[in-house]
Amino acid sequence: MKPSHIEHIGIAVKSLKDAIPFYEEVIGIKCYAVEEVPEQKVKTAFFKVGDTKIELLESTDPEGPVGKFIEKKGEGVHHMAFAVEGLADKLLLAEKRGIQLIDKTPRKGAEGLNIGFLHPKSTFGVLTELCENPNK
Ligand code: CMX
Repeated sequence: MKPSHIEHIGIAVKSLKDAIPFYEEVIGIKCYAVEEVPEQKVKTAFFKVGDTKIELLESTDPEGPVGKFIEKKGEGVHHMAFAVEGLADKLLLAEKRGIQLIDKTPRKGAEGLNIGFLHPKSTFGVLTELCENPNK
């Protein structure tokens, strides 16, 4: 895969409004964007730490992926995303290695990135996302 860096860490929270002050006031990083991603049934808040972002995820639908996650496991780390180049090929490569893909081809995610998810059952329990910046 040769990722260049960890693009972001996704953290499921019940409420962005309640969670944002922890990151701003205690950790000391500024929320620079809040974006709703209707296809993923989430509202997101972004912070930067070096090249890596923290993505807080609040569910907009109890049946969405984050709504179901919080119901089952509670708040906490939801996924880890790697920045890669040539996303479509990287997904094919993972599938050839026997990894179960959630997305067989890239789709649009937050911040205009192309994304693809690998199933946590074949990635040692961590929902894994691959991201490609189409403007690079
Ligand atoms: N991390 C680790 N395990 C997870 C998980 C996660 N984030 N989400 C679900 N699971 C586990 C569940 O605990 C469950 O395990 P058991 O069978 O051992 O109980 C299993 O996966 C199935 O869980 P489920 O609640 O029945 O959920 P689904 O199978 O319907 O969906 C998944 C699971 C991963 C396929 C789905 O959440 C998905 O497609 N995720 C990718 C999209 C996404 O998460 N979008 C939100 C973020 C968007 C963004 O970053 O912008």
